[in-house]
Amino acid sequence: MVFTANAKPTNPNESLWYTQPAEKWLQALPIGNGSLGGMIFGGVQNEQIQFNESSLITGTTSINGNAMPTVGYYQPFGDVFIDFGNVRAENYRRELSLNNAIQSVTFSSGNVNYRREYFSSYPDKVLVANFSANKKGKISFTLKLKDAHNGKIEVSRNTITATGTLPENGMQYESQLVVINNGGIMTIGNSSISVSNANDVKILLVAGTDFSKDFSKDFKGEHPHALLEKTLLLAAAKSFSTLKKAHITDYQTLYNRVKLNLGVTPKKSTLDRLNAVKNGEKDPALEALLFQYGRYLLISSSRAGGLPANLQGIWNNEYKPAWYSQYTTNINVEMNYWPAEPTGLSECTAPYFDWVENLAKVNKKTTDPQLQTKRGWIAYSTNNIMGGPSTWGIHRPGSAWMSQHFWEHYAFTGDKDFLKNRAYPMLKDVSGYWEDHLVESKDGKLITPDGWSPEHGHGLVEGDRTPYPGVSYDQQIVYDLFSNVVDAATELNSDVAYKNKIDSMRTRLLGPQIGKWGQLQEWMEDWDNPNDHHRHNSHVFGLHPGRQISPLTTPEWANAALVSLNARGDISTGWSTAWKINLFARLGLGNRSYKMINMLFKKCILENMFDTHPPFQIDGNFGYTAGVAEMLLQSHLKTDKGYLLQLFPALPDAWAAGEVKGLRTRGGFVVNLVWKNNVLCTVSVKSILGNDLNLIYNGKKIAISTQKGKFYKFDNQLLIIK
Ligand code: FUC
Repeated sequence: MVFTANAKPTNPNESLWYTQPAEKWLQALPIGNGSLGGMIFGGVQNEQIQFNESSLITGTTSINGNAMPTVGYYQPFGDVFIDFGNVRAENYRRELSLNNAIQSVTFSSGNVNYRREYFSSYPDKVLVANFSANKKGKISFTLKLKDAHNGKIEVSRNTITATGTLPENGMQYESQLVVINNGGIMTIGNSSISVSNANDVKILLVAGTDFSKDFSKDFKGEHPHALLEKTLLLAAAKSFSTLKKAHITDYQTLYNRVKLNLGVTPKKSTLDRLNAVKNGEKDPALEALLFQYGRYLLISSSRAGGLPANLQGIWNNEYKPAWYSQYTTNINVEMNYWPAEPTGLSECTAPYFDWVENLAKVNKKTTDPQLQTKRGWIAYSTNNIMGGPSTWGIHRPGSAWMSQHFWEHYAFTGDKDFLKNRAYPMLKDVSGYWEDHLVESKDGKLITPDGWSPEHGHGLVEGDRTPYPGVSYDQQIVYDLFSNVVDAATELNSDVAYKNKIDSMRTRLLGPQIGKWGQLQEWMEDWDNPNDHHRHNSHVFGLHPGRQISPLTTPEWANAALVSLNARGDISTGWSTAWKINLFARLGLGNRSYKMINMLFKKCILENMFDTHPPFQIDGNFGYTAGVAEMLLQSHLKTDKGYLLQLFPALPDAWAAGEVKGLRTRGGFVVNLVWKNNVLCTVSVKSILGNDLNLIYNGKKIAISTQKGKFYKFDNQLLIIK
């Protein structure tokens, strides 16, 4: 296969593109509609589409006193294998356009130009492949649908169906594929469909299970057959271009909200660029691409009606993926949603909220003695789509951490209905648990009695969960929870007595302590070991994603947090490196954040730009995207007149010039920034909610009142430009 300069990507600035097909799964490129995901290999002679549907797991639920529930594993669903025969290709290119969420494979053979396109459509709920050429009668292949669990394969007319039941939990599943040829001849085999000499061919794939999000039905719904058949029929009646148009419109509604330009895109394939960066070359445009890739991956793995992005989003080809590829609550599932609000993907949080609410219901109803609480609810470290439970530890502050995003969703969107009906009830419920669970120390401080610091003990034993009182991680998460309860009640202008109670409990919580080597203590006792390089930075939760610690409001604690982070060291795993981008950004250390970005690219970014822990975990992708946003703009601090928008709190020297459009802040602002020579040129702000606008840049501060829907533009002295 030869790549020549003719094969230019359609949108080089926002594409991942390669001059070779994928040989391995981690070279294939992902598509997804929130639930139905595909990994496209892009082979010329043999194409493979490995696919997943987000509800296919081997686990069970713990409601109804099920004595032997299991988390189970997220499962591969199947593969579509397409044999195109002996085609020779020139000018080969495979490309994933982040701009329209379409993957394409293009090449020429003889004097014919071929084009294959792939996408997974949210509006039409189908995965679409379309094969075409610039001459008539040139599309020929044999296609097989392989079920990953030896389901029954049936071919009838132009449709292949695979049906089965998982032995572990009795989950029923089905996938259906239809081949629609324009011109040429179709032949049906026992387990295959062949097409010869067609002008173009459209292939549609659907997959589903009998899982239901309905808690009251114990998560068991109808057999998926009828719904899949209907979905396929509706989509089959539409032309490829109609399906494509609906897909692009839907996707771009979300994706186009944010643009980031950090520099010129080199005329090299993504793989060449990744290798160059691993060798120390600078490519800020690739950093912008990885930022947008995180947004693409969230849109593709988390949409309303579905399930939240799991540890691998929705993409998995293993029967026993690492950590079950489900939901880990001591950072991973929360990290998945860090980029959602600031980068304009608020709607993508919908399945997360549904899932957390279901988890709360399950854990309240279960007879599992470890999960019993008087008020509120708690969770295990690992949970599946039907709640839990896990073989690993109980994780008390997990419910409080998970509830943080309920507050954040309101803080960014100002959605009062959500606040009243979902966020506040969730926060207050979890708060009840901590009201009951906190104990008073001899000197009158409120402390959490029995926590551990993810995921090691002070003796540096990996996974040690010996309980101790007053663990900083717990203290800071409870502080965050109480703050969110107080802020939510204030916004709702109700529940004053409860608000005051929680507010006063918050002031009595044991706060962060500075230890003997100047560190922020991880434990109530000054036990920290300066040689502790653990990947979890649990004791600086209050710096990020919490808002208890900041150089602007609590400089001593912020300094101590830096001492702790320095001791932890910069070398870490995928998500941990991504977390540190955010942490250093909150400390205002742009060049340190940038160092973490470099380390992430060197160690953790795979050929298809998935982030590896190792192994592949998508949290690192999402944490990275959130971190870049955090470097450019922060809004977690409050003044007496509303949120403080910090412009360039952590701009690294390496991003000398650039432009970002559409970042969202708490308080409901949409912000565009233009900068040159590391200095702000202009900032324009759209006020969505009409709140007061507080800006701080380079030590200068302004506060103005705004009107709903109006734009405000400022120069680098924060003087208004009319
Ligand atoms: C936490 C981390 C591990 C891994 C797992 C999914 O337990 O400590 O490193 O990321 O989640």
